[in-house]
Amino acid sequence: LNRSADGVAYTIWKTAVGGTTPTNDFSVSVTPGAGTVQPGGSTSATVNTMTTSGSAQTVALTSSGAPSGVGVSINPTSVQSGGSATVSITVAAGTTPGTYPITITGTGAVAHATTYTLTVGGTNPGSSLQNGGFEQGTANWTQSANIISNSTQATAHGGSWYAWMMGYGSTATETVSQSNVTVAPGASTLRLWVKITTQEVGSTVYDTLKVKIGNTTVATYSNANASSGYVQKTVDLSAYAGQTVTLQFAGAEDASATTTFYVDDVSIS
Ligand SMILES: [Ca+2]
Ligand SMILES: [Ca+2]
Repeated sequence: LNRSADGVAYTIWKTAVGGTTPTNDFSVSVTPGAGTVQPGGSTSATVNTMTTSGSAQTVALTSSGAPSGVGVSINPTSVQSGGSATVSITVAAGTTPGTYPITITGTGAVAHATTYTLTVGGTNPGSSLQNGGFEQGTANWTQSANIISNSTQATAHGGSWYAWMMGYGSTATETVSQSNVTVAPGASTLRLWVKITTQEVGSTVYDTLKVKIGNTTVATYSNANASSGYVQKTVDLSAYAGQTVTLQFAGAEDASATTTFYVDDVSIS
């Protein structure tokens, strides 16, 4: 089209595609946005699309980022914006426990993406520790204060939830515990990720986080173990294999200088 040479055609062209026509656009989201599946299990979620401007358009739905052993299928694979689809997630036995972001992309005239956070359970079949990554909030846990958090003022090791313990800078105690934890026969190791920040100086222990099985302390971390990021800790639980126990994290601070303990991704295997 030669705009300068054909004014009438240009006027028609401008009317047809001119800048005042709203651009067709859409959004994509997934509900729920996270889930935990034990190896060998499956779950599903709903992908929702919405027309955010202009007319509805065809949106193709695809996923990416699933780790080895995790299958993701979306049905239907194409919707009109405003429609929804089901995403089915299957986790093969033997899949490595962990937290994996799965990206779900809707592609129409443009592409938009959303993230589903999949946690593959860190427990052996038979070791019944639940919600070890705190992604279901306080489910299965008992806390003495408002400890289990998804506050963005600190970071989780996996997902967005974690246990934020202590940090008062004055004499205080806190506990988070889970009862009726069956340690599978043959299971021997408690694993957890801990980040410790402190105002204390030096290696003298003032503020502590104890890991307890029943009334027995099986591990102690302190201000002397401060780290800039999460560090994986392992605790020998072979003495408890085949038993049903209460797992507790017990924090204690002295009268001054804050120490904060962040705990996430607790598992027994
Ligand atoms: Ca977490
Ligand atoms: Ca202190």
